[in-house]
Amino acid sequence: MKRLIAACAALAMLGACASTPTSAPVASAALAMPEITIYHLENRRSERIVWLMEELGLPYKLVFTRGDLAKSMAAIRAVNPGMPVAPTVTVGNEVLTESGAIIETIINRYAPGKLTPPLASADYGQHLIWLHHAEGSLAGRVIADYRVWMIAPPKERSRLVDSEAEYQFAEDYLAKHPWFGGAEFTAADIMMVFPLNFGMALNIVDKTQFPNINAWKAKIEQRPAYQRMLAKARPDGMVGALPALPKHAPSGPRTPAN
Ligand SMILES: N[C@@H](CCC(=O)N[C@@H](CS)C(=O)NCC(=O)O)C(=O)O
Repeated sequence: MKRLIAACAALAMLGACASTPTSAPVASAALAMPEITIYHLENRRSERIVWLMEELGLPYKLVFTRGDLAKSMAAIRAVNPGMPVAPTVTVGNEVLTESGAIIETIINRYAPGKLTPPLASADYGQHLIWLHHAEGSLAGRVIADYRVWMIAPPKERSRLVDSEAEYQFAEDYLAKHPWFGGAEFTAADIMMVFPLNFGMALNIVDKTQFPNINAWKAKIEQRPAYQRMLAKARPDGMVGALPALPKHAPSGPRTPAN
C-alpha cells in the first residue's frame, strides 16, 4: 500500500495519477491584480491585450503615442530593450511578452475560468489549439508568404503548408463551430483576429474564398468590448498599415511536399 501511495505521488507530480487532479492550469480564486500597463503600437498585436482587458472588465494603463509608431516603439524599447515588440506588458514588476502567454497569465491569475471553456469539456483542447495556433502556425506562415511575395510575386503555391491552407483549416473549423473557442467566444478568438485580418487585408489570400471567417469577423466587430478596444487603441483608424500585395499565389490543390 505504502509503495502504491509513493508511486501515486510520483505520478501525480507528472499529472498522471487518476486519484489526483490531472491538471490545474487555473487558480481557483482570482489573485489580487497589480497595476497592468500595456505598451501598445496602433493596429498591431497589442490590441489583443487591450481587448482582453475590455472583455474581462479589468483596469489597465495604455501607453502609446497617437499616430507615431516610432515614439510608441521608443516607450516599448525603454521597458523591454532585449525584445522590443508589441505587446510588451508590465504586470507589477514583471515584464511580459508573447500575446498568448500574456493572455494566459492574466486569465489564470486574475480572471480564472473566464474566456476559457470548462477544463473537462471537448472544447477545452480545441480552444488551446487555436490560442497557440494563432502565433505558432498561422501568423508565421501568413507573414512568411507576405515577405517572400513582396520581393517576388508568386507563380505557384508553396508545396509546404502555406497561408491559404491555414485559412482553409480555420474556415473548415468555423463551418462546424461558432467560435474558435468552440461553443462560446474565448481567448482563442482574441488571438485569431490579428493574423486572419492581416492575410485578408494585405491580399495574401483571396478573402472572398472564406465566408465562414468573414461571418465570424462580422460577429467579432459587433462585440462591445472589441468596439471599446478600437476606440481606445486605434482612435485614428489604421496607422502605419503595410502595403497590400499586388498579387497572391493562384488558388488550387497543392502538390504535397512529401
Ligand atoms: N509572437 C509575438 C509577436 C510580437 C510582434 O512581433 N509584434 C510586432 C507588432 S504586431 C512587433 O512589435 N514588431 C516589431 C518588430 O518586428 O520590429 C506575440 O504574439 O506577441
